[in-house]
Amino acid sequence: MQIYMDGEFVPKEEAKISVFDHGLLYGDGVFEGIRCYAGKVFRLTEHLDRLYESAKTIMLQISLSHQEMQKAVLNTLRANKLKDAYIRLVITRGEGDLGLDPGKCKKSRVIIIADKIALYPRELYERGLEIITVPTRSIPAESLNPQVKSLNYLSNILAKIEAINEGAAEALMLNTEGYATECSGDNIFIFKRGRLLTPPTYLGALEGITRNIIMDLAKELGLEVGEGIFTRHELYNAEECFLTGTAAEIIPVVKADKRIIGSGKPGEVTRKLREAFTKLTAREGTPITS
Ligand code: PXG
Repeated sequence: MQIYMDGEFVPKEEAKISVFDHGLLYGDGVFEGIRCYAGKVFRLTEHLDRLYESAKTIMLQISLSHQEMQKAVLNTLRANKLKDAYIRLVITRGEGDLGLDPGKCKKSRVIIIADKIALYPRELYERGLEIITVPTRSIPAESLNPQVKSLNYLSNILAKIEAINEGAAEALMLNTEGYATECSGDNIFIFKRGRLLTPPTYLGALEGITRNIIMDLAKELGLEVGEGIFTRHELYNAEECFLTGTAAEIIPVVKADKRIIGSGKPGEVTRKLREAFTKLTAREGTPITS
């Protein structure tokens, strides 16, 4: 495996960074997760836009232009001879010293990893997933805006630990008022009486690229879809529920806090949306060869 590190390809075993990198010392940096399907990178521009927006907010200067970054992503896929892959871009603040001041870090680092990812076992896509709500709440937007995909994922990791400790595969986080926000690495949707809902991002959720695609696909399928605030009660009494994310894609949820959702089997709307999403990923994308 060849890792892209600041313009060079380095074998995985040699891809190392300084212990003084603020990405390691403070989680100071940003990242993106992108998928490549059959030689075409899905929604590359949207992912790169989000990466540069995250960097701008935390005042991190990325050494590559948007176009250079796009080339670097495609080159990384080529260097690893991957056609179906998960691409992880990591931008760290770079090497500094002990102490928070990012001004001490002279140059940010660009790391691109292209690999495979399986967030959940295959059979869960057929059977459906069990989720639980966890004690760890989403970070309020006024503390750290959820649109910043920062290297600091500790609250999401705590949420994941809490779910796994209870035997559930995924954690649903609530905001401090008790409204559903998102899962540890995916957005959530519920469906009831012809309406598809996902929490508004201002409650404390990432504006997922898959989330937005699903909203568009739902409209194309003639469904009523929108952002909406909901509590655990609406989740328990939904007809269908599913999660979305680049890594997770679309995965049905059949149980939440031990309450069976709908029929207890993945629903028809979820199935249709998964199908439409798969077709879209086969149709669209930036070719590796471009
Ligand atoms: N919420 C959070 C907190 C995320 O991190 C999503 C939702 C889904 O967004 P997209 O744009 O992918 O539809 C994410 C996505 C990883 C990894 O290890 C990355 C994410 C989730 C899980 C794992 O690269 N990010």
